[in-house]
Amino acid sequence: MTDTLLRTTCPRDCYDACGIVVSVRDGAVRSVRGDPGHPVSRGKLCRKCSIGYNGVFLDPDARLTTPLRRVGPKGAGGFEPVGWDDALAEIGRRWRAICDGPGAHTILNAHYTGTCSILAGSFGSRFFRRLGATEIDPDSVCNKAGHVALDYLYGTSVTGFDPRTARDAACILVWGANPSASAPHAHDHWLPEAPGRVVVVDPVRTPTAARADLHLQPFPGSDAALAFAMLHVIVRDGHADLGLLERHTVGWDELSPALEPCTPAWAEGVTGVPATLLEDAAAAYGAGPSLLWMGQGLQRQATGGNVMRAVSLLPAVSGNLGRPGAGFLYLNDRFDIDEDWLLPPGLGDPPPPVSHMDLAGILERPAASRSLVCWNINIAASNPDQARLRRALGREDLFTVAIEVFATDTCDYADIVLPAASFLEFDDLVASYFDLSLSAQVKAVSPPGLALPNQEIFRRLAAVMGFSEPELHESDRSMIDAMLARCDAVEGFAELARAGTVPLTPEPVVQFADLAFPTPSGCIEIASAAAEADGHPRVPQPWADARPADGRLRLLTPASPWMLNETFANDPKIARRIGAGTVTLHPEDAARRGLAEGDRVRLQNATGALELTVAVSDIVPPGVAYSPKGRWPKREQQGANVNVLNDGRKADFGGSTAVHGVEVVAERVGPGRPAPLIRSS
Ligand SMILES: Nc1nc2c(c(=O)[nH]1)N[C@H]1C(S)=C(S)[C@@H](COP(=O)(O)OP(=O)(O)OC[C@H]3O[C@@H](n4cnc5c(=O)[nH]c(N)nc54)[C@H](O)[C@@H]3O)O[C@H]1N2
Ligand SMILES: Nc1nc2c(c(=O)[nH]1)N[C@H]1C(S)=C(S)[C@@H](COP(=O)(O)OP(=O)(O)OC[C@H]3O[C@@H](n4cnc5c(=O)[nH]c(N)nc54)[C@H](O)[C@@H]3O)O[C@H]1N2
Ligand code: SF4
Ligand SMILES: [Mo]
Repeated sequence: MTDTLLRTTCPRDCYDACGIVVSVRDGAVRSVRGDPGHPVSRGKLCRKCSIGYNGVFLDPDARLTTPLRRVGPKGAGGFEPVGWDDALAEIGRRWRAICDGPGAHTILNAHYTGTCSILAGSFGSRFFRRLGATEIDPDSVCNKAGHVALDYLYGTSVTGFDPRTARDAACILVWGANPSASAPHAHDHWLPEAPGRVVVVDPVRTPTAARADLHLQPFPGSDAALAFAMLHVIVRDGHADLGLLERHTVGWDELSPALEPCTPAWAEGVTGVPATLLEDAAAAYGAGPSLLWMGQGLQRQATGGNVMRAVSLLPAVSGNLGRPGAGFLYLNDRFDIDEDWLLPPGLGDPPPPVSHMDLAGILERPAASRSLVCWNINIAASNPDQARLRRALGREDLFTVAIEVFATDTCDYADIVLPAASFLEFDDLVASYFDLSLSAQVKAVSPPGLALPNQEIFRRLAAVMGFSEPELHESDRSMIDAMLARCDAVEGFAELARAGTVPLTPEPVVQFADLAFPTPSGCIEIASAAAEADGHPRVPQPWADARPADGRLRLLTPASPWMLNETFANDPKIARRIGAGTVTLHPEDAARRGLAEGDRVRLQNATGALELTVAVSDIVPPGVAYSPKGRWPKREQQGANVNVLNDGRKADFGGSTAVHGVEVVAERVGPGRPAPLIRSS
C-alpha cells in the first residue's frame, strides 16, 4: 500500500502561509508535514501546526462531526445530535420570524480569521449581506486602528513592501511584531538571511528581539514619542528626504516644528529607551535603504492609531520609499479580487457594523440582539470583557448558531452547532498576507462525519431562507476559476495545486515605485483632513501613555508560539507542553511583591481577576507583565483566560481593541485551589 502525497497550504491567520505535504492512505491522513520545496516552510512546519495538524485536527473525537441542538441550560454544553435538515429548518424558522418581526439587523454576524482561505473566509459574507444582518466589525478585535491610521497617511494599509526586497535593504526595522511567535519562518529564515542590520522595537525581549542587532525596549504605548525622537535625529543628521517631502507629502510644514523638542534625551525619559540606542537605531534606519515592518501588537493601545500614524512617518520623512530595499509593511493583500464580485452590490445595503468592543453590551440588550452567529471565531475566548460577555451569551432568548471545527467555549453557548470541515477537506485559495504569493489549499480527504465546508453551509442556509440569488449558490469551482481568471500568475487551479505556491510577480515589487498614493491629494498626508474630520489631530502627535500608577502593571497578552490565537489549545500534546498559564514579571516587580518563580499570583483589575503561575525574567521591563494569549477558558482551572482582565477599552481609531493597554495589580496567593471565576451555568 503506497501513500498519496498532496501539496496544500496552511490557511491559519499567520504571516507565513506555509506549504504543506499531506500523506494520505486509504482515504485517511497519515501525516501533515512542511513541503521541502516550499520557499517559506522548507520542509518544516511551526511547532504548533506540526503537532496540532497531526493531532487534534485528525482526531474524530475532538472534531465536531454532526449538527447539534442544545439540550439543557445555555452555556452548559449539553447537546443532542440532529441531522442537517432539522438543524437548518430550525435556523430558518427562527431567522424568518426575526426578519418578519424586529428585523434582520438584530441578527449579529460575528466572524474572523479562523481560516484565512478565501472561500471559507469570505463567501459567508454574501449570505449575511442578503440576510441584512449586522456585522461585528471583524478587524476591530485585531488591527483596525492600524488600517485606519495607514489609510489616513498613505491611502492604503494593504500594499506593503515585498519581502523579497530585503536583499536590497541595509536595515530592517521590526516594530511591535514578534515573528518568533507570529511568523516563525520569517524569524528562522527571512530575517537571518537578510543582509541588513535588524532593529527590533518591542517592550518584551522576544526571541526575535534577542537576536537583533539592536533592541529598543520602550514602555508599551510610548512608541509615538520614540518615533518622533527618531525623526528628530533623522532630520538633524541630514537624512530627511526634502525632495520627497516637498513633492509627495502634504503637511510637512505643520509637523516639522513639533520634532524640534523631541530630542533623544527627552525620549529617554518618556519611553525608557536609552538615548544612545535611539541614536544608533535612527542612524541605521535613516541611512537606508530600510524596510519597516509594523506589527499588529503595536497598535493595540489606547492611542494605538496615533502610534501607527507616528511610526509610519519614518519612511516618508527619511525617503525610505519607492526604491528597492525600502518601504513599510503592515499587511499585504495583493491578490486582486474584484470586490463587487466578492460582495455583489445587488445583495442589499448592510446595516452599520459595530465594534467587537461593544459586543457584550449589545448582547445585553434583547431589542438589539435576537440572534448571534459565530463562524471562524471563538468569541468566548478571544473577545474582551469575558465574564460579562459570557453572562450575556447565557441569555435563553438569544438564538445562537456556532459554525465550528471544534467544540469551543463559544459552541457551549449555542442553540445550534454546525460542524465545519477543516482545511484538509476542501479546495480553496490562500493568499499570504506577508509574501506576494498565491497558494492552493487542496482537498486531501473527506470531512469527518457530516461536517461541511463553510461555503456549503452558507449555500444551504441561503436555500432554507428562500434566497434564490445565484451569487448565494455559486459553486466553489466557479468561484475559484473566477478568481484565478483575473490573476496572471497561474493558468488554473490544477496548475496551482501542482505548484503549491506561485509568486504573484516574477520579480520583487517596489512599493510605491511611482510615488503616487491613493489618498485624496495623491500625496502622503502627514496632515490629514480626513483624520481631522474624524475628530483626530491633523498631524500625528508625540504622545506617550501615562505609566501605570499605584503599583499597577501593564499587561501584554500577545501571540503565543504554541497556539494560533486560541486554535490548538485543545490539542493534548500542546496542552502538556505548555502546562499552566504563566505571567512573566521583571525581577524588581516580583521582589516588590514577594513573588518567586513558580509562585501563584492573582492579577486583578476592575474587570476581573485571574490566577497564574509566576515566571521571573528581565525579558520584560519593570512595570510590564507578559502572559501570551491562546487558552480555552473551559480548559483552565478557573474557567477563564486573560481576556477576563480585558475591559474592552477602545483604541483611538476605528473602534479597535486596546488590549495591550490593560492594567492589573498582582498579588501573591497562598496554596490551594482557586475558586472558579466563571461558572458555566
Ligand atoms: N488578550 C488578547 N486577546 C486577543 C488578542 C490578544 O493579542 N490578546 N488578539 C486578538 C486578535 S489579534 C485576534 S485576530 C482575535 C482572534 O480570535 P479568534 O478569531 O476567536 O481566534 P480563535 O480562538 O483561534 O478562533 C478561530 C476559530 O475558528 C475555527 N475555525 C478554523 N477553521 C475553520 C473553518 O474552516 N470553519 C469554521 N467555521 N471555523 C473554523 C477554529 O476552530 C477556532 O475556534 O483574538 C483577539 N484577542
Ligand atoms: N503563533 C502565533 N502566531 C500568530 C498568532 C498567534 O496567536 N500565535 N496570531 C496571528 C494574529 S491574529 C495576528 S494579529 C498576528 C499578530 O502578530 P504580531 O503582528 O507579531 O503582533 P502580536 O503578537 O500581537 O504582538 C507583537 C509584539 O508587540 C509587542 N507590543 C505590545 N505592545 C506594544 C507597544 O506598545 N509597543 C511596541 N513597540 N510593541 C508592543 C508585544 O510585546 C509583542 O512581542 O499574529 C498571527 N500569528
Ligand atoms: S501557522 Fe504559520 S508557521 Fe505554522 S504552519 Fe501555518 S503558516 Fe506555517
Ligand atoms: Mo489578529
